[in-house]
Amino acid sequence: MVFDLNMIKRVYEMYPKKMKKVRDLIDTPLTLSEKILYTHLWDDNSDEVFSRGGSYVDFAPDRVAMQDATAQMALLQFMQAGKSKVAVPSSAHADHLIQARVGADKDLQEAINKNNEVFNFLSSVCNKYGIGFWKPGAGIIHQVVLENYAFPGGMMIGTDSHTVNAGGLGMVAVGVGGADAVDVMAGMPWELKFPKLIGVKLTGKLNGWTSPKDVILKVAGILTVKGGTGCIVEYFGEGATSMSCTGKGTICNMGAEIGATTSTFGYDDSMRRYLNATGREEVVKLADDIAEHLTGDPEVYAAPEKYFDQVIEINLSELTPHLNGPFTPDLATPVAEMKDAASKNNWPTDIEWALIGSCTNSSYEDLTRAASIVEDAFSKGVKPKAILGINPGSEQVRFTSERDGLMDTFRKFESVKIFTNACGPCIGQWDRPGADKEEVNSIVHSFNRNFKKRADGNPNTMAFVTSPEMVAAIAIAGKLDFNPIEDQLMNEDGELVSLSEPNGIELPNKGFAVEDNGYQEPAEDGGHIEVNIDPNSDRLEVLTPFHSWNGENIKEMKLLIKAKGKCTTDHISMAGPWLRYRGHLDNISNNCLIGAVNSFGEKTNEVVNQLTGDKGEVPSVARAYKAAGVPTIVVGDHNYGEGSSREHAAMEPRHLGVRAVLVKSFARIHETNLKKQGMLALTFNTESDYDKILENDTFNFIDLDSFSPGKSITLEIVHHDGSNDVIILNHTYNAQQIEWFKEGSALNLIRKEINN
Ligand code: MIC
Ligand code: SF4
Repeated sequence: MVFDLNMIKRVYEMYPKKMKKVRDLIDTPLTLSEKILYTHLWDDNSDEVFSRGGSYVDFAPDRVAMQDATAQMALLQFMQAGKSKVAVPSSAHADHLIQARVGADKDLQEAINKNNEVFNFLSSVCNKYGIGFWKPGAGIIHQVVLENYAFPGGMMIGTDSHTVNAGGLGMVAVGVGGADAVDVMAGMPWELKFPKLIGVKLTGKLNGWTSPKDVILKVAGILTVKGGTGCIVEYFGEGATSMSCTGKGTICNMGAEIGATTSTFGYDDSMRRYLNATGREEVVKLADDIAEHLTGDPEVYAAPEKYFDQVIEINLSELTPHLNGPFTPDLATPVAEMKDAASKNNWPTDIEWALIGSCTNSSYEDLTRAASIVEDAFSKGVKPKAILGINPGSEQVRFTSERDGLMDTFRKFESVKIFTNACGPCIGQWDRPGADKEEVNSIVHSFNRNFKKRADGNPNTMAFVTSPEMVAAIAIAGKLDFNPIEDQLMNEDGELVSLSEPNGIELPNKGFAVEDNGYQEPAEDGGHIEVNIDPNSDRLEVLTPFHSWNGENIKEMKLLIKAKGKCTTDHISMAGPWLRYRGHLDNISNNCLIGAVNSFGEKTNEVVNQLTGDKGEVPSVARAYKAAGVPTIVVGDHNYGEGSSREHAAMEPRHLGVRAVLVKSFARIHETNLKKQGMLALTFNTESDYDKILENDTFNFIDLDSFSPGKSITLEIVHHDGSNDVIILNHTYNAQQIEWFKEGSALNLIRKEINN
């Protein structure tokens, strides 16, 4: 069955007409990104040519995807919007709340028992409002979306930063906060700054140990964690068409790690093959009819520097496997340089755990490539040194892999652990034995993120991101610096052997199969369905609207924390054990900024309470200010809020009385989340003004009462000794976004509009 085929038909029927209009408007060859953006404008009658990186544009996405850890907050907000049904096809996926401990069977049942209340809530809200629900064990959101919902040339938003994975099937798919999803599900436009465009030309062909993962690990090394901010990355060239669709998904997926709005590829044979293999022959037929619109114009790909804002060229024939890390996904080391890099940086080289999985790399092809390494080592009498953990991406992938003997191959190694089809260790849902000892150690995994504490909660675990086949090889060697291209291993007979190159199967020869895909179809009419939230629950809480702004300059704000260095959403609102409270704003606020390094004293979760002079934990100090009616401000460094789409990172400080977040620069999703929740998201006009901020400072806005688009804001900093500094702050609020601030949140504004 093809989900929402009528919607796809409608989108494709409109394409030629809409494209004609775009061509009349823009007289140059077009990239794929522009085609998708211009055919998805909210206002069909618009004849504006937008400025890349300048114009705010209203779009009409075709669908919405949510995962359990963010859907709770998104749907709690949606319930307040007063609609009876979602306006566009939407789905929710239970994947983040499942812990990896002993193995799939036990772990899944335990997760269901533990999270029963939340899963029931999600299941009934989805049922009521017409949202497809994928039950626990069905798989990771982005694999399930790729297998069932993504379609070339479509536009999707999702409440998860790796929504971008669907670019592997030629979509413009963008990660957003829950409040953005609420807009679209409530039938309103979705606003995005028109992106700049980065073209990546892939020449040559992947070979040997090199995989799609290495393309994005290389790109991350070039562009860094903020190099893609505000941009769509469009891949093209012979190297692009020659790789599989799920491989393209891997590349797009990790575009989130360079801050890119999204990444995409033009419609090609690999997509046809994947759509056919996943039962969507009808989509192929429809797409083939308008194929010319589903990829960039040939002139663009022939002379990319004329049409993209930046162009990168990578020769896949020369690319080698990479390992990126630790602690940041852009620290790229080619495998041949790992020995030197590890010894120079004191990275532990003994590997105890190696993990394959996550939305990035858990496809059938990924598993076959990793399994071929395991099979080869087994047949040569080599035993693995490390434990190899595997999370398949979806039930369909797991079922098919089991049928085809891949799981048996993995199980030839006694130390292999097959975990649930879920995020698991990728989001700290990993009960790793001994992690509480906080020993310095290295792990390798095929995930996308490797921020501190992310996988096992141990701040001293150094995680290196690499391809599934490299993970398998390193698990076998037990050494981070093992280079399978050159190094040999000792087998049980004392002989030195080399591992053969990985051998993958793009799509299962016998086709995909699944017994129970874990899907729950929503009720046709959900009017009668009750959604109950226990007022005594510690996991779910009905939201109370944030206060509106009184129109005056906010004065006498105290510094809550001046964060130093990297401050990702994992630092602002940690995941792992805290995922438990994702539906309860007050409870989850107890993790607010506990991972951020205080620039005074360089400790985490220790700040001064200026009211008492004592030191305390960030959430409790914030609560003390709030109780005393004292507003606060958070100060941060570059790329503040990098990583996840979780709007908790914006809602928690808001809930705890923070009024403004002032940083050197923001990550895109987080900046929008702050705006949506009625916060002031501000940047230093002069970066070095960051240094003027001292621990016991008090802040007064001078001209916030004339807050308007394009106009900077003046802030007075009063130091403890009575001296003061006056600094200039910038912002990117447009008129509509200023209304969100005025009303207290975007949701308050929606409610007001619906009630009027
Ligand atoms: C992540 O990979 O960090 C997450 C967990 O999937 C998040 C969403 C969340 O915090 O729930 C993301 O990437 O947006
Ligand atoms: Fe899940 Fe990890 Fe993917 Fe986030 S990055 S959706 S936690 S698998």
